[in-house]
Amino acid sequence: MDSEIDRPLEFIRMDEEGKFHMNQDTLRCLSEIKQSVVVVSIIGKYRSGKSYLMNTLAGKRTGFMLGHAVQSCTKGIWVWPRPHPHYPKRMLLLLDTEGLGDVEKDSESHDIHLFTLTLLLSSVLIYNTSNVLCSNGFDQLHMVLNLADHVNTKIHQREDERGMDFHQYFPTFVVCLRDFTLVLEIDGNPCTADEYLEHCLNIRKKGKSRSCRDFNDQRECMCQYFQDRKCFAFPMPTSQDEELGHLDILSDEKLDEQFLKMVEDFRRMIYVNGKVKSSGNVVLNGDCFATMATQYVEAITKGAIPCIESTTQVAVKQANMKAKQDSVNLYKTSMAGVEQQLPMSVEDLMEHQKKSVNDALKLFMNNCVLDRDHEHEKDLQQYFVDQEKFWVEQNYLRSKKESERCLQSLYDPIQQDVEAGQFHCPGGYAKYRERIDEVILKYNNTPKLGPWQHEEMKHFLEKISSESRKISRLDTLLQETERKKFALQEEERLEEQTQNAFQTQSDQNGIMMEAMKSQFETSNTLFEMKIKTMEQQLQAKLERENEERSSIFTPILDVACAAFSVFSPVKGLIAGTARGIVKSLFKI
Ligand SMILES: Nc1nc2c(ncn2[C@@H]2O[C@H](COP(=O)(O)OP(=O)(O)OP(=O)(O)O)[C@@H](O)[C@H]2O)c(=O)[nH]1
Ligand SMILES: [Mg+2]
Repeated sequence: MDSEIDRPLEFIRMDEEGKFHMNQDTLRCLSEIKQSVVVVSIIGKYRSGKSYLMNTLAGKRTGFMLGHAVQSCTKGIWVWPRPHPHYPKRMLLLLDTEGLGDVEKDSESHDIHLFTLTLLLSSVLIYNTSNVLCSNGFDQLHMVLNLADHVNTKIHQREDERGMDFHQYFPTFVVCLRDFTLVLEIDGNPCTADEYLEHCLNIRKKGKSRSCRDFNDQRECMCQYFQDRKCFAFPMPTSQDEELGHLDILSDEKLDEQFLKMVEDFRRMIYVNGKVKSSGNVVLNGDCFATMATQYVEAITKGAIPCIESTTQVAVKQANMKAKQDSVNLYKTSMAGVEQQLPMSVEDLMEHQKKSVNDALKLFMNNCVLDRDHEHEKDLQQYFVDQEKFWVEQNYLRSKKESERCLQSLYDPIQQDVEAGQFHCPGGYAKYRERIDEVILKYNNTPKLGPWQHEEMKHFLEKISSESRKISRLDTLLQETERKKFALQEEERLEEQTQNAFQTQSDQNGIMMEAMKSQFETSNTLFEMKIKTMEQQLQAKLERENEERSSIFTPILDVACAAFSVFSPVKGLIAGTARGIVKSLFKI
């Protein structure tokens, strides 16, 4: 509990029939107290200054209501949780109770139930009584005689063991003598209040009467049940009678110095020596205390005998169940934060898991009560192991989902292009591969995809493998066709080029031939002309020479021709030829 509670809370109400009713709001408030509790309660005769004394323990002048009239003021049991002035890890629970011996009630059963309940709830029980203790000072506690019939310590209680071990469970017993005006001495010797108490408890009446036996038995029971005992003798708070009825508004200056000193001693003893409430070997926190109170009240209301052992077991079980639940809740809250960050790497997840488990276990260790054999801790550990599996699985599922989503969104445009036949072209496979490689790169560089990231890539590559093969095959085919087509075209082109070249060559040859022909013809013409000219010139020359020669040789020639014709072996040789021969012989 974080905030200080500034007033007492009604804890247990008693109705007209003497039944107890617990205030649920107060129970909830007490359940939130995780510290161990020191429960200090007060019982005693009504109108005896109980509430006033409890306020002094709270360090307040007001708080528990004080009655200024003769009627009893405090009804039922009230509780005031206060921070412990000496031990910050403890909480002080101050319990103020309705006065015993109220004549307006069926006091017998009312008192025994109120006393039993207060006793079972306390770690320090203050018995408030007026001055003289030795004679009738313990009258309000006559019910201790019957206590063994009203409380069981064990679940399987043997009759002859009843009450024998009460001292192991019962609180420190503090007797507060109010308005103590006597001198503390025994047989004329000064004594302390504690010695005075012991002296009074050891008084035994001789006689065999019922009242004598009861007197003796009560003191014996008290000595046996309450082995840790203290006594404080408070003087009158003020000598002014009229101020006694309004002590709550009286400043310290107006109070008796001895009274104030006694109050101070009393407070110190309660703070320093007041034990934490335990039951068996279970130290109670506010939560356990509330559970045990509820159990005791239920038992008393049902008319059953409250049992310390079973009540403790229930309280321990409930406390540990709650501690476990709180631990689980803390773990869940912690992992809920992790859930939003999924998927994540397995290492990161394990880191979160480890921290959440450690925090949760730490909380459990703080809140658990006597977890024998670590039974509840083992349960909790098993829960965390199961949860670890659950989170690992969740992480994989989320990782798978995210990886699929990421990869699909990267691949979608490619798929559309595949469907649109964008890669059904020569070189399409290279383009396709380039795009797929981009997807792979982007995907591998995408952070926070979790442990499934690479696995999903394998699946993806398997998924597109047939598509990839198809595109590749088609590409090869198209390329082959293209290559052949190209080769064919190339061949055709070459052929054409060759033909063109031939044509050009032949054209050129023709032109050349023509040119040569024309050149030849020109030359021939020129030559012929020249020849002609030359011939003409020669002819002319020859003619001139012939004329000259004829003039000289004609006679000779004629003779020679005649001779040649005569002597020629071949008859018939024409005279002209003979003449030619002759001319050539003579070069004419
Ligand atoms: N004479 C005397 N009166 C006291 C003392 N302490 C308180 N009173 C007065 O006694 C009256 C009753 O005080 P409470 O503290 O209400 O007494 P109580 O025992 O709680 O009373 P119930 O709740 O009715 O049983 C008040 O008027 C107080 O001022 C004391 O030590 N001596
Ligand atoms: Mg009171």
